[in-house]
Amino acid sequence: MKLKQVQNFLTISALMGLAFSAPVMSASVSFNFSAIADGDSSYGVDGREQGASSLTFTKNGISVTTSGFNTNTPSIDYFAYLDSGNAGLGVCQQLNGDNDQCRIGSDDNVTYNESLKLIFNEKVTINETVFKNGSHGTSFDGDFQLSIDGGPAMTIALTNIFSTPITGQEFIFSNPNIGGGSNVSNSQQFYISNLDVAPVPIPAAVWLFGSGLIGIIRFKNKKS
Ligand SMILES: [Ca+2]
Ligand SMILES: [Ca+2]
Repeated sequence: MKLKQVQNFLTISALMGLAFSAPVMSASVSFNFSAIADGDSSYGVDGREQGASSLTFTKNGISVTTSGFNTNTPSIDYFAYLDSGNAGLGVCQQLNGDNDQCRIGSDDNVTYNESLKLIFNEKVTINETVFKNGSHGTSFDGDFQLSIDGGPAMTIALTNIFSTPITGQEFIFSNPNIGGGSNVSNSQQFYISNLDVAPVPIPAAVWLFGSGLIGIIRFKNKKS
């Protein structure tokens, strides 16, 4: 082979090698908030009932930071809350004082006008979202609202297991069920009990394009 043919052969071989080795997948993760509230400390958060400005859970290289806010007035921050007793992740509005909703032994799900924000450290697909209702049960009425990456809120019927895959990096789950004012029924309130999360692979085409560019740069360097 002539020199140019050798170079082309090497470039094509390198591209094929990269194409077949990509994409690199990290493992899927179940973020089991119910188990964490009940004592599982394997996600980098103390396994217990608690409220905080934000709670960051990490497993297999995937992290999610959770926090809360007032849906109608987003500048008002609330707190993420882990409720024990086979419940999960909710929102509480007050961390101190006589009306402290975040005290141990409290019950603080996502109720009307509360939003729960989840920000992942990378783009993910949530393949399944498991909800528990306000009394830690599985029957629901009403809806939840979901906004992905700052997009408009979609209104979706509340259900125990929501198995429509959703892809993004920031997810906001809100409760729009005004019910009877302050008397929103337990079946119209929710905790997020579990999330099955998979990383979104970088498409092979991006790897090919990137490695192709590297090949062109190398080829030009060799010529000059
Ligand atoms: Ca509780
Ligand atoms: Ca609440």
